[in-house]
Formats: sequence, C-alpha cells, structure tokens
Amino acid sequence: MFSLQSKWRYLIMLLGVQLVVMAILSRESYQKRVSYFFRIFRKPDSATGNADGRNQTDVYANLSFLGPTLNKDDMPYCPKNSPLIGGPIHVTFPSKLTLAEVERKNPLVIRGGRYRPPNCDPRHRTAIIIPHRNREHHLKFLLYYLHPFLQRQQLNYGIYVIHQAGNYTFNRAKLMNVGFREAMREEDWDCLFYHDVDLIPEDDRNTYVCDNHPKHAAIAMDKFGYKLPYKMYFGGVSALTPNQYLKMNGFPNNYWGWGGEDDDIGIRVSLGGMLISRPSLKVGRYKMIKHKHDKGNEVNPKRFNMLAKTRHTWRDDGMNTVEYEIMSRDYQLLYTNITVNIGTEAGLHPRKRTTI
Ligand code: UDH
Ligand code: MN
Repeated sequence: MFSLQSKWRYLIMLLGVQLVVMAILSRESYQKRVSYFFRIFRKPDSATGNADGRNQTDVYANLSFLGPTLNKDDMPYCPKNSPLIGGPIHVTFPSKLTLAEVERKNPLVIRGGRYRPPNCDPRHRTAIIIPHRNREHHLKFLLYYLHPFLQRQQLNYGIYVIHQAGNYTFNRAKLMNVGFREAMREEDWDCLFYHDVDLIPEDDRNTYVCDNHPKHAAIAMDKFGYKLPYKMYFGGVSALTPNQYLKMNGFPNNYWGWGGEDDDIGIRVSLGGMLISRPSLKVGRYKMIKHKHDKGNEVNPKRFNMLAKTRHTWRDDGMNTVEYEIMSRDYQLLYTNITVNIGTEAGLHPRKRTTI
C-alpha cells in the first residue's frame, strides 16, 4: 500500500516536471500565439505588427501632438526623454513618393533642412552629414524618414548633403571631412552624424545625440541579419562630437572607391585613445535600400595595404590635410546641398598641373 502510494507520487512528480519543461520550451511561440489572438480583437490604429512581433508605428504618427508654438522666452527645456518617441518604425519604400510630399509633411522644417522644437528649448544640436552622388532616389526616402524621426527626438538639427562633383572615383570619407568643416562653419553643432544615404533607422529610441565616446549607430542592419558583422565595424552611420572628431584627425582623405575607409575610421578611434560606443541591437536597427555597386565607386584594391598602415598615417592624413573647393552651396527646403570638388589622388586640379 505504502509503496503503491509513493509510486503514484513519483509518477505525478515526473509528469509535473515534464509539464514545466514543455511550458518553458513552448513559451516563446505560446506568447506569440496569445499576442496574435489579442491583436485580432484590438481596434485598428497606426500600429502594425510584423513577423518578429514588434509593434511598428508610422514615423509621422506622433507629430500631430506637437502643440502650439511658444514664445522663445517662456520656453522650458525639452524633457530629457522625449514624450514623442514611439519605438519601432514601419519602413517601406512607396514608389510614388515625391520630394514635394516630403516637404508637405514637414511644415516646421525651414530652409536648409533646419528644425528646432516649437515648444521647448532643445538640449542637443545635431548635424547630419550625408555623402552623396547620383542617389537622389535614396535621398528622397532618407529625408522622408529622417525628418520626423529627428523631430520625435526633439532635437535642434540640420541636414547637410555633401555632393561629390564630377565623375572621378567616389571618396566617402573625404566628403565627411568636407561636411564636418562646412557644417561647423555655419553653426556650433555639438554632435555630427555621418550617415549613408541608403540607411533608414527603424527605431526612434536610437537617439541622434553623441556619447562620451564615438558612437557607431548602425549596429544592426538588415543586410547583416540585424547583427554586427565584426567587432571593429564602424560603417553606415556613426556619430562624433567635434572634439572626438579632431582627436582622431577626422577621417582619411585617401580612400578612393569602395571599402576600407570605415575600418580605417574604426582604427582611428582607438588610435585617438577612444572606445566605440553603440546602442543596443534592439534599437540600432537599420534597413538598407537595396542597390548594386555604383559606377564610379569600384572596389578599392589597395584597401588592405592602406589599413595595415593606418597607425603610421593617421596623423598626416585627415582633417589637418583636407583640400577641396566648394562649387555651390544651396539651401533647399529639406537640406543644405554642398557640391564640392575633392579632386583625385593627384590633387585638386590634376589636369592643369604642368611638369617641369
Ligand atoms: N555613395 C553615393 N554615391 C555613389 C557611391 C556611394 O552617394 O556613387 C554614398 C552613399 O551615401 C552610400 C555610401 O556612399 O550609402 C556608401 O556606399 P555604398 O552604399 O555603395 O556602400 P555599401 O557598403 O555597398 O552599401 C555595398 C555594395 C553593394 C553591392 C550589393 C550587391 N548585392
Ligand atoms: Mn549601401
């Protein structure tokens, strides 16, 4: 009798353990099923779910709560955490979108792509530097998403497009040096974001403000499976204060063509005695607009040799040696366009040079 009872007890215990294990194993999918079930009964709103269960909102959704424009003297500081931030953003690329539509949706942006919150005094001044040539289609989408994204963060901001003149091989890093100098000439920005034209941020908790160390913001891109491809990766979108930028002598000027310059910049961060700061994988998410290699930006075969020498070259090539010629500066409604001649490896006016 006694042994039978303990046998039952033993069996029930075993069953219990099994149930617990099963519950743990199926918890994740169970949660998904439950949340799906509840979503069916929820009223439709601006939030849309996606495959990984994140609730994404329309990037323009929160901006109707901006409220009245206040007098400059009565303006309180903006709160430390913006109440307009909503988390994951729904990103698609509608083929019918026009720049006029982007302008219409951003009535508070003023000439040159400048903005400041209408009812609070912003805590941060951020410039966005975009290296560009022949990617107008991507630029339109970036502007569509970036303007409301930055407004949700209650920043004082300006967007600069640094357009490489001519057809010579593209030089992304040198354009960033031009952007730094030209943006700082206009305003005392306290943070500069160096931003590829084809990367769309997918979460507005990824705040466009600088950290104590140079920040690599594009930590999780869709093209790398939303993971960091390697530890020293510093490409796509990064942010530095003017001080941090000058401490590493800016970016290199001599990487012509595709590849290497982002790793050079990563090495400079550590040579300048700094660390890389990053947002969390959950927040530093970006979608890259799909594209092929551009004409005029062929893979740079010298990049590995150059990278091996960065520790010897960084002090003699960078912000202290950048040479360029501004061709035009024009203040569009949504951005400041700076068209610049950055020359070639042989200098700014290689054809005019005569040999003695
Ligand atoms: N860029 C231009 N114009 C160019 C080349 C580059 O504006 O002709 C700028 C632009 O801001 C771009 C950035 O430089 O986002 C970086 O260049 P990229 O987008 O070509 O670099 P990425 O690492 O290149 O994305 C990957 C090569 C794509 C091949 C994909 C084949 N599946
Ligand atoms: Mn790209």
